[in-house]
Amino acid sequence: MKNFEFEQELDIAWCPGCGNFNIRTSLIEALQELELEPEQVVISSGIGQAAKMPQYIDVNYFNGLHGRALPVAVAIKAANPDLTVIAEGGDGDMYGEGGNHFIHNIRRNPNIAHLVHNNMVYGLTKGQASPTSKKSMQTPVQTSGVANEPFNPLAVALSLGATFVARAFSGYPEQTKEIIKQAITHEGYALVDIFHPCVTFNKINNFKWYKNNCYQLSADYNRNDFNMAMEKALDVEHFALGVLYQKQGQPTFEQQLPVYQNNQQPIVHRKRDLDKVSELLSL
Ligand SMILES: Cc1ncc(C[n+]2csc(CCOP(=O)(O)OP(=O)(O)O)c2C)c(N)n1
Ligand code: SF4
Repeated sequence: MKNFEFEQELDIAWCPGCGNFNIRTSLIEALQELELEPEQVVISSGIGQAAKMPQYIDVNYFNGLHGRALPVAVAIKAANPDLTVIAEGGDGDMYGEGGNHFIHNIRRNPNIAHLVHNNMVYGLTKGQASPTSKKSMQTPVQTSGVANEPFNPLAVALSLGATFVARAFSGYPEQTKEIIKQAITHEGYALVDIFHPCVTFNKINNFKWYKNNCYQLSADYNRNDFNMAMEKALDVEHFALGVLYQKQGQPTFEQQLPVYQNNQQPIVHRKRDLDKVSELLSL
């Protein structure tokens, strides 16, 4: 089994106690338990503390512009559906700068896992409010307190037809690992919003706060019930942990591409006629 760790010691730029460490462990263990090879896995990320994740795991990765992880992930999956593709980043990166991609790529149902480290703040740029920051939270920029109601990623994802919607908490790494495994193996778009403390810039939503404000979905919870999932997602007084919703058997973005209708071979492996490409580009 591959361990997804680099041979040389890593200089990880996260603060001691940051929730990103546990998410890294959960992701590595999920990849191991799914018996994936590092060559089979690609992580696409943008900018931020969370978005540094692929630099600390021995897989293929693309680290691009702030908020642009999703379109890259979708394109990679379309070019080579054999790969396991994960888009990963923070709440600011994915719901703020990348908000437009968050909305429109859900509608495509690409077969990717979308892991969002939600610390309810912009960590890398020192604590400004993010879309998920609580109303009235004071920050170095929002000195009188955040004026807006927080963005609700789970309700938005459900309303746009996401086929897998889950919430995890980095303080429960074993459960986070299990949810990540399910997201990776789900056929279609899978959102995992992962609460985690930013111990340096968010003194409100700390480890204790998450523990006190989250609860586990019951063992008999029916994840196929859309209305119940929406009800859970809209409850912003108490935060449900687990898989809120899953719909199986929906066609994925890649499966519907005309290029795969009569030929399953990944387009990345097909012969290209460079003269035709050059002709097309010169039009
Ligand atoms: C287009 C653009 N706008 C702003 C920035 C500055 N910037 C870099 S990281 C970041 C916030 C990252 O916050 P989040 O995605 O929540 O991740 P965290 O660092 O908390 O993990 C911002 C605003 C940028 N790099 N590019
Ligand atoms: S600033 Fe916050 S999110 Fe960034 S590494 Fe430190 S604790 Fe983690």
